[in-house]
Amino acid sequence: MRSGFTLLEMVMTIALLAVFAVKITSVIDTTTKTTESDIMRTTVDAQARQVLRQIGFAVMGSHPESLDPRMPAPLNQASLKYQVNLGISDGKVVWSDAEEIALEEGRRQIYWSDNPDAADERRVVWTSLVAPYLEGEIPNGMDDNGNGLIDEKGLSFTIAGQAISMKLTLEREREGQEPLVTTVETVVTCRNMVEGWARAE
Ligand SMILES: [Ca+2]
Ligand SMILES: [Ca+2]
Repeated sequence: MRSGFTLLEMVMTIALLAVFAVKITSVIDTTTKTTESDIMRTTVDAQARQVLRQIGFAVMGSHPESLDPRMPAPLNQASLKYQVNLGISDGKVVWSDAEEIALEEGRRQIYWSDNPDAADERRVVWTSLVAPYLEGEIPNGMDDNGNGLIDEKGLSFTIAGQAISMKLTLEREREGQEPLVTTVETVVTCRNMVEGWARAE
């Protein structure tokens, strides 16, 4: 006849419970980390798409001859100046002041600027997560990621006629893990081949 647990049984039960508790905690930890990581990835992905869309909308209304610089592939550029069509006044097209979208490499930022280099320049930062080089690219004089461009930066424009190709890699550091990297690209066509384009003073 037995009543209750022996000391040995009690010790074993407590030990087993402890093991379960540790396992459950580690499962919860992993789940939390995965969720945080997923949220971060979604945020970086969304920001990359948003910034690319903003750049696309900004340059879409420009005149192709206003694009500066214009380097043929495989050369490419991490900045672009342009002027957009603001509308018609007295039968003439009114062109905007020069605007610029550029990568500020030291700060990993893309900024939009109105009147670049002028005393009254205005700047707005669109993202601060730009990778130094496009995904898969390292500075070695070669095209490491096979996209036809050599040593392209985290923001890269290529211009061919009216088409502006743009590529963007965002990179977010993570503690104790590989950084999160997202690359997006698109091509937009300048829609303002109208006569009477004049460079801003
Ligand atoms: Ca490349
Ligand atoms: Ca390279």
